[in-house]
Amino acid sequence: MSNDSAPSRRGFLTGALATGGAVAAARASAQAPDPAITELQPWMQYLGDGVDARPYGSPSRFESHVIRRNVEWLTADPVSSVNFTPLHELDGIITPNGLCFERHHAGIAEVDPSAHRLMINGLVDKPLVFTMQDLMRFPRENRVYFLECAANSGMEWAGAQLNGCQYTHGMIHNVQYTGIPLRLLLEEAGVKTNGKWIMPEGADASAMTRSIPIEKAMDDCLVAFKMNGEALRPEQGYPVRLVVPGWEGNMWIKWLRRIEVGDQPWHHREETSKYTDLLDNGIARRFTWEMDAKSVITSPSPQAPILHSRGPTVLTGVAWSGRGTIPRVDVTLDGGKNWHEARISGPSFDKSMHRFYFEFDWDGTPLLLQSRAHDSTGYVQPTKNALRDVRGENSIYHNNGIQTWLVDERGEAENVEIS
Ligand SMILES: Nc1nc2c(c(=O)[nH]1)N[C@H]1C(S)=C(S)[C@@H](COP(=O)(O)O)O[C@H]1N2
Ligand SMILES: [Mo]
Repeated sequence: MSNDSAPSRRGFLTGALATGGAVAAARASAQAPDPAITELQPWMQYLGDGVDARPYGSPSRFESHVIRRNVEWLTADPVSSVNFTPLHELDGIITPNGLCFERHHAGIAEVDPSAHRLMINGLVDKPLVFTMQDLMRFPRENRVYFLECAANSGMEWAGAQLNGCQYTHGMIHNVQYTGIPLRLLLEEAGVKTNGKWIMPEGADASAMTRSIPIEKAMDDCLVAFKMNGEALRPEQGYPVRLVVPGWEGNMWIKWLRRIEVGDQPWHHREETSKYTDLLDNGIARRFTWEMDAKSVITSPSPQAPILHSRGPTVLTGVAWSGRGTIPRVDVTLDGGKNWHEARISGPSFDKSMHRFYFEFDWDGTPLLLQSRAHDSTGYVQPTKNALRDVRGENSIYHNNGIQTWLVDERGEAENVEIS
């Protein structure tokens, strides 16, 4: 079935173009009869499944290639590893729950919500323990945020390496969370005047912890239990995770079991040996929490080549900033000689992914595609060389440099670097 469907879909598209008046396409469709039109397809000859055949729906079997994927040589073991969101297959701004990339340090904790507790302790007037039922009695909010691992694009510091935006940029997802403002829970416990930091802790076997300043905790953090309307997936921290808008993914503690309030940061593993950026002079940047503005063209890209020949072509991609919205994205087809303003379509939320498009007439010659995000603070996404000038070559984290795809005459794309 899937073998037949590729050529016949192409046939259908040529047919559609013919009505639009494309001369070459019209000639093609006049030649051979198209079986997608002349043959009765099996799905028209038999009744389909009834309701309830699929009580929890999943995508069409023709979409089975749209999955998270990992890079096996990156990590020694899948329980402490990462896989990547298939950005090249998605559109709009929301990442479907089953495709959100996963980053676990000790595998997926399968938490029974009835046996799960959230404790607030440390420098508070009254230490508290909440059941999931208790949490449901606090006012909730719905907000859309991206989560990007600080190591996203980390493999690309020294030069172009991985062939596809799924691998170069796929440690990101963008989800509508339903959650309780963390401020409300902290106020319930009563933070003492010397309480300046919080340390959220996960209930997985890694018991992941990070230090977060109290100002951020009181500002826009959420204790979230729903993603895109349904319960968090186990991979994403079911039954409850911390949402730390705009800040590096590592701080978004999953399977959240405890929040300690203290008067100084804890200097744990994830903020010393990891998630710090070693500069050329041997000094490391620390507490680099905010994710800088970034963008990537998702199609055309190495996993999403141009399948048609010259003519009308849709370029699309995503852009985001940990400091606000994205009012503007520029794209270039010729490696930066000429820049064009892309069209942003879809909601523009604070600290959320934005979707951009640029429609152009491809003349069939090679392209050097790049996108450049501007955020609402006026910051402009830098070139990779500009980043390396200030951060050196030791870094892994916070690579928000401009990505380049080289598209050849056949429409195939590859990861290259020109600046
Ligand atoms: N408890 C716990 N929380 C965690 C992690 C973890 O391993 N355990 N990984 C962190 C890292 S490094 C990232 S990038 C994000 C990934 O979130 P995701 O799996 O929803 O993509 O979760 C963070 N929270
Ligand atoms: Mo991460």
